[in-house]
Amino acid sequence: MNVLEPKLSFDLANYSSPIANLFEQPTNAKEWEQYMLSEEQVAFFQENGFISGIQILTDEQVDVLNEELERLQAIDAREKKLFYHYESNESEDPNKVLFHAIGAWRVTPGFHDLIWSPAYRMAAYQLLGQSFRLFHDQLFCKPAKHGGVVAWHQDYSYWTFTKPMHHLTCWIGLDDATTENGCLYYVPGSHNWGLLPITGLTGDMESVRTVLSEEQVTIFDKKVANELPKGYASFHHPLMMHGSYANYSERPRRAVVLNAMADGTLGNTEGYERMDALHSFPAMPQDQILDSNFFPLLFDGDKELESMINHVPKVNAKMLYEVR
Ligand SMILES: O=C(O)CCC(=O)C(=O)O
Ligand SMILES: [Fe+2]
Repeated sequence: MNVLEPKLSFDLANYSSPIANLFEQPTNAKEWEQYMLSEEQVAFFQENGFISGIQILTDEQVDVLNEELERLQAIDAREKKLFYHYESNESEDPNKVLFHAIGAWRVTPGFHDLIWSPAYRMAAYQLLGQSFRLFHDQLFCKPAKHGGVVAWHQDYSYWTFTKPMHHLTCWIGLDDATTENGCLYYVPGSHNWGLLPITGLTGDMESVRTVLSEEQVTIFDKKVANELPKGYASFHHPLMMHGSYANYSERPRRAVVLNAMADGTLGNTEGYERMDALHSFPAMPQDQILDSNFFPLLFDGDKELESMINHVPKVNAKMLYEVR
């Protein structure tokens, strides 16, 4: 971990608020209301472990991010250092390319400001049930014709170096995502399966089946395709089983993912068995609250929403995140 790294002037993690005016921000409780998820949407998430079809970006904002993404895919060594993880092809098979990078928010202004998108922040507050911080972002991009898979997995199986489990993922399409170009799939209800071991992100799409019970394999077959227009998002629980198939189509399938954690989440790195995967991550000392500038507080809803607070539908966080 970068404990002794000096502050870098070009590191956008030095700015814990928006810098580029990509989004107009609500200035009072009333203005937040337009982004509020309904009672039904929150209940759907509680039951199924995901929710889809939420607009986060306009077409113009998608264009801004795709331009920045092009630059990030041809980056110099100096800026690459800001990433927590950066693989031009995570799969190593040239016929199954998956660009996977963590930390774009530290490098370009659009990805920096994306984490303050008001539509994202309102929904995440409701689905986490409380104020929250950025954990990190991720880019998952498959080129046309030879795009690789993201094998079935649960996000929290990769995040046990933080605790307790009170995290949320938001997947945002930077292209229209369909079954043809490798959209995400969910297994509704699989957030109730408990924590499963890591079986890999690339390579064999179906590796996870080796650790599933017979009953889980049956439910697994009821997977749903998460087709979305560009700029739209889905949110999923940290134990939701999800993955995406190869892209042999004529179109790329690019996406940016935002990973949030409840304010008060602690480091749990002591004895973590995959410490080598964390060497470029910010410091996360054991049992200490993750509240450095690398984990900015994104929304203090209890304060921002003032009088409206009693009318905002929220998940039952205890049931959804604690009793697992
Ligand atoms: O974009 C993909 O196909 C995978 C995304 C993913 O694993 C996630 O959003 O947690
Ligand atoms: Fe994931």
